[in-house]
Amino acid sequence: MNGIIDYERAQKITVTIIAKDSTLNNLPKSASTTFNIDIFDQDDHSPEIIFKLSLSSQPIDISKNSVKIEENQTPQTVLFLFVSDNDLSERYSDANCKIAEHPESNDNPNQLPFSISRRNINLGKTRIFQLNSSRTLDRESHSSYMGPVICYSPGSPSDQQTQYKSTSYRIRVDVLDVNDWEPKFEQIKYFKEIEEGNKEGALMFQVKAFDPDAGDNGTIHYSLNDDPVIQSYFSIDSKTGVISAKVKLDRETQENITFFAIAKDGGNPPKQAKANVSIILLDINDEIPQVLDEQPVIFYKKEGKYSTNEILGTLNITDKDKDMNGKFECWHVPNSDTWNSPIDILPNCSVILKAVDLDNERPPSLFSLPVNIKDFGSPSLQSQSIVNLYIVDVNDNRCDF
Ligand SMILES: [Ca+2]
Ligand SMILES: [Ca+2]
Ligand SMILES: [Ca+2]
Ligand SMILES: [Ca+2]
Repeated sequence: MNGIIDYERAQKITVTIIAKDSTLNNLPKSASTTFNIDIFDQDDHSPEIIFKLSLSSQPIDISKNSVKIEENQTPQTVLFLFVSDNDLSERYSDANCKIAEHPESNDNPNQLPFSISRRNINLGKTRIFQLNSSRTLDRESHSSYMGPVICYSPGSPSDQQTQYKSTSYRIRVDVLDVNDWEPKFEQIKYFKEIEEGNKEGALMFQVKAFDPDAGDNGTIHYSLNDDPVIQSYFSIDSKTGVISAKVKLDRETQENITFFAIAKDGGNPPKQAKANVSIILLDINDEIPQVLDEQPVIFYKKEGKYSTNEILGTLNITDKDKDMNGKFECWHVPNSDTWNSPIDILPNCSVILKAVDLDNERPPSLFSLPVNIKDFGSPSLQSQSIVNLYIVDVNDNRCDF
């Protein structure tokens, strides 16, 4: 035999054998006979696969392109395989395709959410298969699959145990994101205690939300509820969620402040979530004790004799701070005048008579007592005031003529 016998080129070979004698003097005599050799087909061609996204679209290079399917969709066809085999006989060209193990893939083919089915239409010798998703896909749990696909011939089940020609591809299926998650704050409620008297623009704290979607669908923009008072107090960094105080916060104006932080994703339409933020301002000693009485403070007493320590009255003083920062005491400023003064002031800011004998005829008839008022904050704040006693004249001297 000389050369290669190929069933695809000739299925039958006709051979003619000629027998010739070899006499030297006479013309040779010859005889011939002809017989046919039938060629049997062998499985010597692998299936060839053309991939298309739809039956009528252009072929795609599956080694460079992934197949894309949106999450949350009902099972559907994601890819068409046009499979042909150059073996001439039906036996060796009737290809079949399946999802198979692939040495570079960690996915168990039995767990891949894909199946391959054969359509009941043939284009000549070309078989058409389709790759289908077998369930609804969730990008947030699995964003990409490697589906190793193998097409082999012969495709009849009885031949699968024997050696066959095959062609395989790794098909990458990317699951496209849908904005199906709303942002979620790591805390439903934020409770913060913050010292009043901050600097303007001071960073307060950070709220944080998560969104498992991809791209814009998972990109969060933070904002605050559009209450003008809240907007005047605070600002929030739209990217980081860091909340800053726009003004110096004052506990004495508003001790409890509540508002919403909002996290909105960039999806179309967007999804959003709210978190309740509750701020309690902690007190600092920033209020000075103040005398509320009308100034100047004057107590009037008729001249005469009195018992010591009689209370003339109590100063009306306020300190808007809290607890010890808002408690205070009074005492007189020690100097030579105050020692001789007929009045004194107690720590509880009550003004008392020190002298027992008041006489308008012995000047001065108006006595002044400088007092300090000091709170118990640390450091403490203090103010000064003056308490006066006016001795009212009584007609106690007879007229002399
Ligand atoms: Ca989202
Ligand atoms: Ca999603
Ligand atoms: Ca105070
Ligand atoms: Ca305060």
